[in-house]
Amino acid sequence: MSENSTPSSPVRLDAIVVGAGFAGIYQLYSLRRIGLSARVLEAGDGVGGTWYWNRYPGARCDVESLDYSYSFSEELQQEWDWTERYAPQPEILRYINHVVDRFDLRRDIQLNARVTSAVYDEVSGLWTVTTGAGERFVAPYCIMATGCLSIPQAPQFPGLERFQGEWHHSANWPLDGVNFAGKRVGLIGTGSSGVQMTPEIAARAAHLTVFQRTANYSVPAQNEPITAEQLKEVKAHYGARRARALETHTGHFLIANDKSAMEVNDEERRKEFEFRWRGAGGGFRMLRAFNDLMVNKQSNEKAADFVRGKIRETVKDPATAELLCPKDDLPFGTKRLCVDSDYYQTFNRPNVSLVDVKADPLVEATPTGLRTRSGKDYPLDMIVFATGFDAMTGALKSIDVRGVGGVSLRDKWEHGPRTYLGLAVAGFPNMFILAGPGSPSVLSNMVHSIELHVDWLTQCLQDARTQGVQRIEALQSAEDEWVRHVNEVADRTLYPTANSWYMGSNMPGKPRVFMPYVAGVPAYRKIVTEVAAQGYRGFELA
Ligand code: NA7
Repeated sequence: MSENSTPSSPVRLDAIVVGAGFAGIYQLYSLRRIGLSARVLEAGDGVGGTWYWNRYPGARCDVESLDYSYSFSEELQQEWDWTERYAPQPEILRYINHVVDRFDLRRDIQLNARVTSAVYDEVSGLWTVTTGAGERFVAPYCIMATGCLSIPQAPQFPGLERFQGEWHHSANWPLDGVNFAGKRVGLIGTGSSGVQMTPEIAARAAHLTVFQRTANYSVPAQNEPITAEQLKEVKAHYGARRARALETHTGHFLIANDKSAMEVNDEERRKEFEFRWRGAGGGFRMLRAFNDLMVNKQSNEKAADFVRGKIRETVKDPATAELLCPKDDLPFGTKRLCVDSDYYQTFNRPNVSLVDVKADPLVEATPTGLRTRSGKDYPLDMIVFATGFDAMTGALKSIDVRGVGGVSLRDKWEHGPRTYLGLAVAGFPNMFILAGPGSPSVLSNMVHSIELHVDWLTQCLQDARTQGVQRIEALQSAEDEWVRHVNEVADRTLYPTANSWYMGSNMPGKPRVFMPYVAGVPAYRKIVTEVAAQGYRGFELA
């Protein structure tokens, strides 16, 4: 790294990028390509963002690696060999590090630099970004690549400081791992993290108690090694695979059925669901079994019933099976679908038990374990929290971001996030968010959506330079219209009917607002492409 900040002289750059995950890394590469100087500030001790922190046993991506990877470099996609259909976390982290080294990006990434504030100065038109260590960086552009799932929801049980065993959060996992051998482990949370960890902990611990508040739907990943022949075949036509992905709702190709679940008979419906449960790839393919699962309650119930049937077939103890069955108030897929390897089967092991903490909530930790409201004690040697994140807005709100007139982003987003295209915020000129709320983000192949945003923004900054534009700001009217549109589209689906982190309802006190843009990747790309073609419609360029 060439230059350090001193109290009297902050580092001066063309752009500051916050976060060295998939988004920040590609943004740095792209800024260099157009000749802008940049530094990436990263809180962690390594690059990778989500994939740096979430190193719990069983952590895997729920999108296939051949799609959940950069497409910007043909050489890169030809030289990297994914080993499994759904890559495990260590492999994704190795890939990210490979990219950083291959493109010589490390020299502009500063680790252990947690950004605490970002303040815009109207007179100079510059952003000043400050880290926890007091270092300051100044640049016309501030790009937030802070991720959607980067602030873990802290365990809120009183008495945890008195617990004599160890405890860990899935998203803050010790670098040197955790030894479960001989231990009685309590796992709180049955979202994707808890579901992925359950079989792994059960195989190693003396006993695993899973504390479940809400049963969610999980579909087998059908994970398997990628053979040399498969890799060769994909690489021979990688461009075509990427192009096909661009035209699909989520930015990765999953065979989609264009029939309604209600226009076919029971037998055809069952056959289709079976194909997606067992067939090559499992997981999110289930969401595409019929074209109306996420918009038609009746169709959705058919999918929900199918999964419940599978749970009852798999789990031998009928009471445990019933408890694992999601209830009617949670439509299938409205809380992120879990994609598992042997999750339901794990409950047939003699060393695994399931506890319903909806009926009798956990209220405190004791020196020897966890206690529920009714006073029942669960003796434990270790507690694992898989309790999720302050999703989509947490990372940005953890930074004191101040725009025009000193207005705080935290105040502006008090009742939920407000963006134009998920990319920009009125009153915060020259600040951009990558894969922010109001864009497809978490409802799409994140790497694809990141590449779309980075490419769009890089072109925008290049156009600004060519045209002598120094200030790019979303218009309030454009932002208002976009927020209205995001909600209108969401309200046509079943998503807002459920409590999920998409809605902010996993966190006490968080506004209940649907945060991602659900119209799909092709529709979204068309809009942002038109916005740019029309001279950045909805932005004020000065
Ligand atoms: P999620 O999906 O938000 O899951 C968190 C889980 O923790 C969920 O089952 C919660 O139950 C449960 N939880 C949270 N607080 C409590 C308390 N106090 N008591 C009992 N249970 C609790 O987070 P993940 O890390 O699993 O996954 C996040 C995303 O990462 C995932 O969707 C993928 O995109 C990757 P609840 O459902 O709120 O009743």
